[in-house]
Amino acid sequence: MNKGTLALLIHGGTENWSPDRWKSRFDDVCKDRRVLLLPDTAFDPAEIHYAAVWKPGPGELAAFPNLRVIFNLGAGVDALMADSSLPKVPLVRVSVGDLTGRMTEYVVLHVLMHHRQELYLRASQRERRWAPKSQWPASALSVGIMGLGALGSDAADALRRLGFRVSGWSNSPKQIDGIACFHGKAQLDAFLQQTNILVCLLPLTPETRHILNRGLFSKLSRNSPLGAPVLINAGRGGLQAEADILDCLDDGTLGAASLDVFAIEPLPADSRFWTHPNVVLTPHNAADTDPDEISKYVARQIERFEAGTRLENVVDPKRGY
Ligand code: NDP
Ligand code: OXD
Repeated sequence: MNKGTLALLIHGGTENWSPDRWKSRFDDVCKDRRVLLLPDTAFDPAEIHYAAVWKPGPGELAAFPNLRVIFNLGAGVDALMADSSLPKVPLVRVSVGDLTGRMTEYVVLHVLMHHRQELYLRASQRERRWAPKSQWPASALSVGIMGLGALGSDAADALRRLGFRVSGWSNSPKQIDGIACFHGKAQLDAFLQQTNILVCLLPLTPETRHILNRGLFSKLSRNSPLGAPVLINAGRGGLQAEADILDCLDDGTLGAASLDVFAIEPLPADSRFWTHPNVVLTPHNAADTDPDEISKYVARQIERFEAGTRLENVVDPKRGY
């Protein structure tokens, strides 16, 4: 049987998104299928049945008349949702243990960094100052996670096991052992009012754009040994009102922030985020999608699809995630 061709459209720009690296992994796992790394010189757009993509240009996917499934090579699909010409075929996103584990590492690392006063201790080291401050237990802090999906629920469980008081906020009601679950707009304020460290793992949709703003920060709890609340955002830059974050850090509404994602990436060299003393910045690498794991995941899904089995992790276009 002639297996449909898989096209790779990868426009990441960073080391993890090296198109050649992804091509060699897909060649390994799609042995009897043609895999094209676009732009490729000789191919017929009609032969493309599957596309595996990262940040394709608007309209690029509309050029394939026989496309059957689009595989986004990451978890967040906001860039694809913004393409009004996106073909109306199933869109599958990444949701695998490897990615989830990486994000949980990032969240635990940054929650612990603020809880254990690392910004203060590193500044003390630079100044050769031996001046420990008293350290409170994890149970003194309440960590609130916005987004209790694949990533948020795993991070919540890891933090709970470390002894933090953990809560989460999602669209629909949830029940997770040991986690105080809030949902919907009506319960957002109650969730914020008991949160000392706010972790954001929401998808970027029209509903969530700029949700991380001054109004929201001012509702967070200041009732903890940290004093001012802390923001950790590894969802998407579009979730944050960036001027508000800087102003709130300056006036003490927020005590500190760990930010992995930004409205403009790469972050412009003149951004104040680079040098703000209370910002811990990472270059959108909280949880890389691993070419070994994800090429296998996509190849397995294509096999399932061709065997007539249901695709996994299909995006709901109405919700946008
Ligand atoms: P999921 O779709 O599994 O979970 C999304 C969660 O957000 C769900 O709990 C959902 O609620 C909740 N949610 C969505 N919209 C709203 C809303 N309007 N109000 C309240 N809750 C809402 O996604 P993942 O956990 O897999 O990934 C989350 C995001 O993390 C991705 O979309 C991506 O942007 C980001 N990401 C960032 C990476 C990085 O390296 N920085 C790496 C990977 C992902 P419900 O459960 O009720 O549907
Ligand atoms: C993702 C990402 O969405 O890496 O997977 O940001």
